[in-house]
Amino acid sequence: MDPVKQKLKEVGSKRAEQLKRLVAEHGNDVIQEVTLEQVISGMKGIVALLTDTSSLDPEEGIRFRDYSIPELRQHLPKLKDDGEPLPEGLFYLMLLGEIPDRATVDFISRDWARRAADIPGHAFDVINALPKSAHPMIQFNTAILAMSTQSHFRKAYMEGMDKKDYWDPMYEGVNDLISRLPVIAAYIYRRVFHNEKYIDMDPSLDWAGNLAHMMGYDSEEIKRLMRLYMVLHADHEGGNVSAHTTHLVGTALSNPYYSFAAGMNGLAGPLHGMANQEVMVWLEQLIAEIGDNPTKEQIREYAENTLKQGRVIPGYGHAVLRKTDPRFTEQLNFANKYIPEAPLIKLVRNIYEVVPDVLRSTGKVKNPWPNVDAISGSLLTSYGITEHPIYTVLFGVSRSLGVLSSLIWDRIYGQPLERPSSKSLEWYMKKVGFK
Ligand code: CMX
Repeated sequence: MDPVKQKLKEVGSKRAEQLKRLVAEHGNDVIQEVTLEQVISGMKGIVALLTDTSSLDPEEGIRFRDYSIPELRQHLPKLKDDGEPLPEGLFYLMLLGEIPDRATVDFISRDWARRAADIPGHAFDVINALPKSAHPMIQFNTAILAMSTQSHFRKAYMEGMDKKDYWDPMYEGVNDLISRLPVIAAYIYRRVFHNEKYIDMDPSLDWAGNLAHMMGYDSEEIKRLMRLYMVLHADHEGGNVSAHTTHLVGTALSNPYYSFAAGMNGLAGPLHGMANQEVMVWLEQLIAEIGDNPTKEQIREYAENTLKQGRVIPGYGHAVLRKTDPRFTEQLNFANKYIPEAPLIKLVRNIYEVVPDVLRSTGKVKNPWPNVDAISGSLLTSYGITEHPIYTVLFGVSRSLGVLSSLIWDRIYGQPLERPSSKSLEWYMKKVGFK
């Protein structure tokens, strides 16, 4: 058996047993009180999900299992000492809770390269049936759904598999799906932006390196950037829109393709993953109106105008974070190290000095600091990947690592159908004695 799957079987059965005992012994314990405002403001802060892959602290930012981003960059296996960690290693960490050795990461790379070779032809046919003008996220999600004809999970379910074994076909489907996403993403990119000049996968490359290669970028610099990008966007605990949606749809025992496509439809919203494209539109308009070297005062005025028009400043703010997103900081450090003079990076640095004040002065924005999307597009553009509509697809390829390793755990834990209660306005008014 695949050594990763073997290990997961051992770890999984122990933790599933622990969860069962926890609920049996403490199922009636109260863990939190909930206010009316929390419910009405998007359930912020309500603890309602079980997710092991990562956790988000408002002040510190994300930890994958127990590791902060700087710790990940130090401990996860890399191809070269001065390179970025391989996302395959992060997948293993999120799945199993420990740092893998290099041989295990190589096993995953080879396994994914093998699985990626078997994409059904109709996944490409449905992409080709769409106009090239269809947003890349439409093409991406359509192809993900189309690949579900190969779902191991659906087949096993139809054959009447015992529910304690659901995790097994889920594991197979998740690995198939993750392995194939770079091929699909690169196909869409070459179709829309490079005149259908497709580039074959190189099975000797790692997962992220292959994505860069198939997109047409073979320099070590861009492969390194792609590895960083794939690590940083992989997970953000369970409550964000893409993770929660993938989980929710999975609780109906929908296969991993259905579940992930649902999550990706959420990622395509401008307040979530599509913010990385929105930031570029916002920057381009700024440059068109003011020029490419605006003063801080001009940036302030431009940002204030955005607010006056009743719009958000993309790339700033967060539902949970209350400090600068460490994923922003990590990308800025990367840019400062390798491309400190890039004009867009200079602009990002200047905006960072001005926009938090502008947002603070509204008196209502809870977090005026930049999030991951405030810089990711500028970094990609500075390296020559200038086609903004592909950015959310790249985010989605990365996000698969976290939300799909969680989906395997959902089946290991036997998580039931998610079904919260909803109430009318009258019910809430009566509940709190509102007159
Ligand atoms: N620009 C302008 N107004 C903002 C703002 C921003 N960047 N961030 C928050 N606000 C506003 C909200 O729209 C809200 O206004 P109303 O009371 O008039 O409705 C008010 O401030 C309070 O919002 P909040 O509690 O601080 O933020 P939320 O948790 O509701 O929303 C988020 C979080 C990310 C949607 C919001 O900050 C936002 O719209 N940011 C811009 C879009 C963005 O960058 N999204 C990417 C997030 C990261 C990711 O998922 O990829």
